[in-house]
Amino acid sequence: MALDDETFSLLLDSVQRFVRERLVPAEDAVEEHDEVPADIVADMRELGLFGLSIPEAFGGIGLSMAQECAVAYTLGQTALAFRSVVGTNIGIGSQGILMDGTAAQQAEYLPRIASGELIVSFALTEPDAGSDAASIKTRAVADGDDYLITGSKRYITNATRAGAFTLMARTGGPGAGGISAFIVPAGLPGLSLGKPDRKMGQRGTKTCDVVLDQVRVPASHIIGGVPGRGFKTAMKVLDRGRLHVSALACGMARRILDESLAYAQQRKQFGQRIGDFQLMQAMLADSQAELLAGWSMAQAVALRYDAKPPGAADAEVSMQASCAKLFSTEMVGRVADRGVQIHGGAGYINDYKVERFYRDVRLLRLYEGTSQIQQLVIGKHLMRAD
Ligand code: COS
Repeated sequence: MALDDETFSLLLDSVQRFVRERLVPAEDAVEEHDEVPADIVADMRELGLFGLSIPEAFGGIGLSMAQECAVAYTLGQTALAFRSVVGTNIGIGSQGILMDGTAAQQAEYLPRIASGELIVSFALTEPDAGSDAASIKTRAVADGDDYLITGSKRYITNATRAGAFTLMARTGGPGAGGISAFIVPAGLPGLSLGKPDRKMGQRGTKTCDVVLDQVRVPASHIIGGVPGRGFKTAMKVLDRGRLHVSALACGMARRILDESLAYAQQRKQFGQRIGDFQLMQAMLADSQAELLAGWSMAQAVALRYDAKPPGAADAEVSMQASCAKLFSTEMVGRVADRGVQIHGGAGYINDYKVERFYRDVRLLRLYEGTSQIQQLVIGKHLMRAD
């Protein structure tokens, strides 16, 4: 699956223009009001951003992973709250249905996810199950042709906007094999949302708990129709998500470097531009080199991702997606730190973009698997190899 080069290049141009002309000027308002304005969300629908990764047969744009990463890199060059609005529809919310869903599930949900009419969230994490995803406690108990789901999910991105959740619950015994992935429509009796999380950064993104008390869901809502496969679905979804996040992190690094460079070119001390000092140039150079390394890795891994059969698990590609996420999200942390340093005292003041981006990028090292989880995936893979 991929869009032809010419059409893709037109799409990328429009997204770049949208970021420059619509999103960057709205960054201050998002920071101030902790909300992405509705007219911008409407424009995102119009541009097709919700359906980037959904095949054309379901009304989406049908980008390859390499193309999706190029768009993520572009969307990463503005406040991360904008990408978050479309992020779950492009990635972790929709991909389980796309990879492992039945034909009926795909036909019912994917067109509305692609158009942005339906926002879909991914509900895996729980109060007592974060990195140890196989230990989730949310239970789905069979009751005739239905399941009754009870438990709580934590830090669920876009839960307040969601019309449905891809939700992992335990239908069987302990461990990964006892987990099933369900499509749970929002608004069912027994499903409620916690209060909004007050986060360190990424203002405008929406996360909260999702609490389920005997929520009745038909058995036909198990993704793929077969219980016990949910953990593998979740892991495959996360492999892909990690690659997307690595491209996003590189986009943010590009923006922070641009902000830092602009500041270094205009700020004068000791009678000259601070960027003319070699100690400043050293910081700029390190950021540029690391950004190039991260972005080159994300692109290379995305091409390998595209070369495997769609939806199939591939341990080598999973390991490489973890490498890309580990490197790029740590890299953008260093770039943001240097960005603040280059700005001096101004970098600690909220009027300057680097102050916000410094806080915003901290999350990239945590969600869709912490850096330590990426190291674990890579390390385990290396130790398994002959
Ligand atoms: N693709 C397909 N299948 C996978 C897979 C992948 N990427 N990773 C693991 N699996 C399979 C394994 O092959 C294994 O299957 P079998 O039982 O048939 O052999 C099963 O899933 C269990 O795998 P494993 O034993 O490796 O599971 P662990 O409990 O050790 O957990 C980690 C593995 C730690 C990698 C996993 O729990 C994880 O990614 N945690 C982080 C969760 C996360 O990213 N949360 C973010 C929240 S969403 S924003």
